[in-house]
Amino acid sequence: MSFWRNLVGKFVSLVGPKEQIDWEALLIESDMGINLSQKLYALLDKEGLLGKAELAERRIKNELLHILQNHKAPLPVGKPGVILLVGVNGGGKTTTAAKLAYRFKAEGKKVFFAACDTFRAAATEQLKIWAEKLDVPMVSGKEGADAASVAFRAFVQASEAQADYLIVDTAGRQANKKNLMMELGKLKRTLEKVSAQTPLFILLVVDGTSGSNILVQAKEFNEALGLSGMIMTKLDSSSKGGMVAAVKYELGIPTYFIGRGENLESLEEFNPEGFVEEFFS
Ligand SMILES: Nc1nc2c(ncn2[C@@H]2O[C@H](COP(=O)(O)OP(=O)(O)OP(=O)(O)O)[C@@H](O)[C@H]2O)c(=O)[nH]1
Ligand SMILES: [Mg+2]
Repeated sequence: MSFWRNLVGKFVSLVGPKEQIDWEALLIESDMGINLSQKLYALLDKEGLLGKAELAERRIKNELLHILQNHKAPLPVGKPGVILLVGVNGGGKTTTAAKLAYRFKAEGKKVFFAACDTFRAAATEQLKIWAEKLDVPMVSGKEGADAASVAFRAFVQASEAQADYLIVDTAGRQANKKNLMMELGKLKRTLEKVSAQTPLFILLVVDGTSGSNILVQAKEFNEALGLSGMIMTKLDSSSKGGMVAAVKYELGIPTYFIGRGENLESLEEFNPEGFVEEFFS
């Protein structure tokens, strides 16, 4: 059974001859976060839709579309446009770096990688395999090297080669680790300095199966770095990515792409209509 129908089934009960849905409980279960759930519930209540399942569902869809559809800055391109991928361990940064490169190359763009996860040699090795497969030049450093200096060298080389995009892969980290966040801050400042005329894009990569913790990650990384947007991976799982709406509603952070698998083709541009339809299907 589909995600939404399954949820509805859990929270529907027979009150006399009529079916009643416990919208409050249903919305909270739906992975859209407490605040957005409460807002949607209040809306249904105010408009007298709580007892009208079909109208209520349509109202929620419209409100979600409204939340998801606000203006989104385009990805920076040329000189090169720098995309810095950040997030907690295992969210999918390195894989997403490869998927983005694949996508940009298919658009005829020239791409460079900066392998700024210098904590583990294996991390650089992982990106290198993708770089070779995709024929994307990659700048890296030794294990333990200063990530900001790797990023700087990568920017200079990408710029000389007149690349369109520089994709910067970073080490996974929890946002409460101060020293690790300071390292990202330095990386950001270095890239901001060199990429002066083009905006630096900082995208948080999150594992779509992490539930409400995604909101916590987005809050913390946003406070530390100022996020341009989010990429949600692993939506080929049972997760329907309700947190995309919560993060947009609570923090104003838009989602740019979603990942639906481990292969290069499985990165889709985030589309609000498609998302809402799929959520309720
Ligand atoms: N099913 C599925 N798996 C994914 C997706 N994106 C990434 N993965 C897998 O998730 C695992 C972690 O991905 P990585 O790209 O290494 O994650 P990372 O954020 O770079 O991890 P660290 O560098 O350790 O912080 C790998 O096994 C990927 O193949 C996705 O959209 N769907
Ligand atoms: Mg990685």
